[in-house]
Amino acid sequence: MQRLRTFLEQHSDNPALINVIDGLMVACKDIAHRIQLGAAAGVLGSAEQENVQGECQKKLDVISNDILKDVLAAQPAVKGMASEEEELPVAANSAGSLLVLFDPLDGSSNIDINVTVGTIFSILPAREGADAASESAYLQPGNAQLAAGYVLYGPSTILVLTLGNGVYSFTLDPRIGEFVLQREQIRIAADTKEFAINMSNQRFWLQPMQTYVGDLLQGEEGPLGKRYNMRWIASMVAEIHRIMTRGGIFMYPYDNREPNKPGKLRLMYEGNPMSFLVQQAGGKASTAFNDIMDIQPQGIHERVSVVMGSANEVETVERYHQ
Ligand code: P6P
Repeated sequence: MQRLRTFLEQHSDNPALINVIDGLMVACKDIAHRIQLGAAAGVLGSAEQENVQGECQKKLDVISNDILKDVLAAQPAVKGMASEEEELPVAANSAGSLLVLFDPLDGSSNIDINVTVGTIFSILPAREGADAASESAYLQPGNAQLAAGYVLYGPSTILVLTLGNGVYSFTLDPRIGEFVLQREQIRIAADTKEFAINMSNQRFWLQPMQTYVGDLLQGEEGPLGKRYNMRWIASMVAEIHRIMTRGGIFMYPYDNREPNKPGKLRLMYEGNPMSFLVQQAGGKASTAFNDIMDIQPQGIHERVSVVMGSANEVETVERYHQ
């Protein structure tokens, strides 16, 4: 039973990175505890305010964001941070070498119905002399990430992490209050029969995506020649964890409801960290046209079209878009 700290010390020679990930888990353990308490702690329901995305914030969105900001600000290695819930980046320690980007509580619309949510994080190097209060310091492509992960708050609390050399999962053991190693070198099967997409948006998609999904739905008699199953949890962390566990493809593609936005999901703290994890596990992460982690970001809250999971299925989607 290997504890997370022991694993980090054996798999990284970067003390700053080890300490920041350790610190992130302190915050996530606190968040997990509050989610477990739920209504008993009065943390459910709306915070009666909107975030920078114009989305109605849940109380736990605000609480989780504050917990993460406080813990990270106390980490000497953290030069600054960017959060889905903060319009601007937050500078922390001028001598720090790392930038942390996070979605504090992804899928939070599920909180009030007691369905799985999660924290997503991405760790970038802070370039020499970078101003951590300025967006420009964070606008690095996904390929620059040093580490990425998510903590899934479900029946178990599970950390899935990559340091750039494979994907590992850890389960929070409440008996000792520690994340312990569960799975090593997780691999995503190249083929799948399970897809995840919000079908109610079908009429808004590009024609190639409508054609691909239409072919999926024809099953064995259709051009793809196999019967597919569908899942949609409306919590990206849960969808990606399912794919890490049994393969699959997750899609939140471009739709024409907001033509100037390439998609709903955010590149810096949803698309990039999940792409890093998926690609490190042998899967593929694409916009349907190119690799997500190749994108040169223009803003910390910019959005991205997402097609990720089993490599052969993602390549099929890309062929429909050629
Ligand atoms: P919809 C949650 O709000 C989220 O950002 C992702 O976690 C999830 O996959 C998606 O949006 C769900 O979107 O439009 O189905 O509610």
